[in-house]
Amino acid sequence: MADIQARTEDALGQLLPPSSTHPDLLHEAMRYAVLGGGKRVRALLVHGAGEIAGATANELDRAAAAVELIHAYSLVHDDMPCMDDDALRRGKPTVHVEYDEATALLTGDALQTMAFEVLCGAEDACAETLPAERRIAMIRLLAQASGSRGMAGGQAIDLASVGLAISLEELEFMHIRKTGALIRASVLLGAQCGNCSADTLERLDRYGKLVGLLFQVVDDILDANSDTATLGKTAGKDADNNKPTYVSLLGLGEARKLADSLLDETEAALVPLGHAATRLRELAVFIVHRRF
Ligand code: GRG
Repeated sequence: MADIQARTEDALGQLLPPSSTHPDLLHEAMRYAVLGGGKRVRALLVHGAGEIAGATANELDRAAAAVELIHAYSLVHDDMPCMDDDALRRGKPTVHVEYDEATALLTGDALQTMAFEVLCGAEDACAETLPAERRIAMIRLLAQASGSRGMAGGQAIDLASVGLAISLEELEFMHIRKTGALIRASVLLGAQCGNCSADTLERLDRYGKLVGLLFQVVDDILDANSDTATLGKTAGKDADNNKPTYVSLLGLGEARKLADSLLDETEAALVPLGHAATRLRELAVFIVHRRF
């Protein structure tokens, strides 16, 4: 995992424009938002699925960088005063606090578009290994996961549900989009970097959906526990905001049971893939046992 996290950091560092290039402030803020923090869970999922599909590490680096760029953009915008209004992210001041709101808005915009540029492949065509049709499929996948039927739509539903009594089904509908769609897309993008049978793809898709939901249930449990306060999140903030969570709807004990049963389901989805899926199995366990 440490090796892939380091590869991802390296790839992102090389792909992001240098802070010394014009417009310096925007480029500096983009690097500030993306580099030197984050667990790189989505990048790890890209590589985990990509290994099963026999993809090359170089292709996986680009796909992993693309999802991490979308993820970083979503965090920058989510932290802004018009959304969650957070002052800390990954243990340091959020982008609008460190710079200003206009810079944070543009940073998110630029990171989002850069993700799709990265998926188009290197400008030096000799370095390409994936055919153009495959790249288009990957761009479509990431766009759908990020857009109004994916992450942005989930965020809209989340904002609209503040203070409302929503059902467990409605909460799940929202999280499948807000957090789950990009996590699922990470798994599918990894698979698209190589080749796998329709059956394997179906297994990976099921795993991706389950692990996306699992990630959010665990996030709600972590938010409910005050030990996240020192790590860049404000403990209990969602409760203060009166936002529905798995913990507020189910209670802590039942939310933990739900996480356990989702973990079992991810393992069941991977059984037919045998030893090749070891990394994905370990990642699901990592997601459950993470501390922030
Ligand atoms: C602004 C379009 C738009 C969307 C925002 C995903 C999202 C939607 C907002 C993030 C808010 C949030 C804290 C959601 C909970 C789940 C989540 C995405 C946590 C942060 O992801 P990690 O733990 O972060 O993978 P690191 O820092 O490790 O990359």
